[in-house]
Amino acid sequence: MSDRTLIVIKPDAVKRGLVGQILSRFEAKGFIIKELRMIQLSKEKAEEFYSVHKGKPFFKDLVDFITSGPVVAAILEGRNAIEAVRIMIGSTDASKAPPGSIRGDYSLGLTDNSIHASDSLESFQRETKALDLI
Ligand code: FUP
Repeated sequence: MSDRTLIVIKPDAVKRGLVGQILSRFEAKGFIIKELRMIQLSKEKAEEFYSVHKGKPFFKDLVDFITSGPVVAAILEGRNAIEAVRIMIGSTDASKAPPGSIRGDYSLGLTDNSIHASDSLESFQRETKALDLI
C-alpha cells in the first residue's frame, strides 16, 4: 500500500470553516502534509477528477457540487496512508458514518459529505493529476 494519499476537503466543509479542524485530525494521527492547496475547480477539471462516475445518475450533481466553491486539497504522507485515511473519513453516506469519523462528525450528506480521499493507488495517481498536484 502507498504511504501517500490525497484528501479533498469539499465546498460544504470549506464554507463552514472546518478546514483547520479537519487538517488537524490528520496531523494528530501522525500524517505529514506534503502538499496543501486551495483550488476552485473548473467543470472540466471536476469531470476529470470524477471520471470514474461518468454516466452515473448523480454525476451532474456531483460536478455541480464540487465546483460550487473552493476545495482544499492535500497530499498526506504516513504509514498505510490510503487505507488509514479511508477509515478516518467514514462511509460515503455521511448519515451512516460513525461518530468519530470525519463524515460522521461533520456531515449528514451523501453528495455534500465534507471530504474525499483516494481509495486506491490508481485513484490517487489519477486524482492528483486531475488537480495538477503532481
Ligand atoms: P467515496 O469514495 O466514499 O467518496 O464514494 P464514491 O467514490 O462511491 O462516490 C463519490 C462521490 O459521489 C461521493 F462523495 C458522494 C457521491 N455520490 C452521490 O452523490 N450519490 C450516490 O449515489 C453515490 C455517491
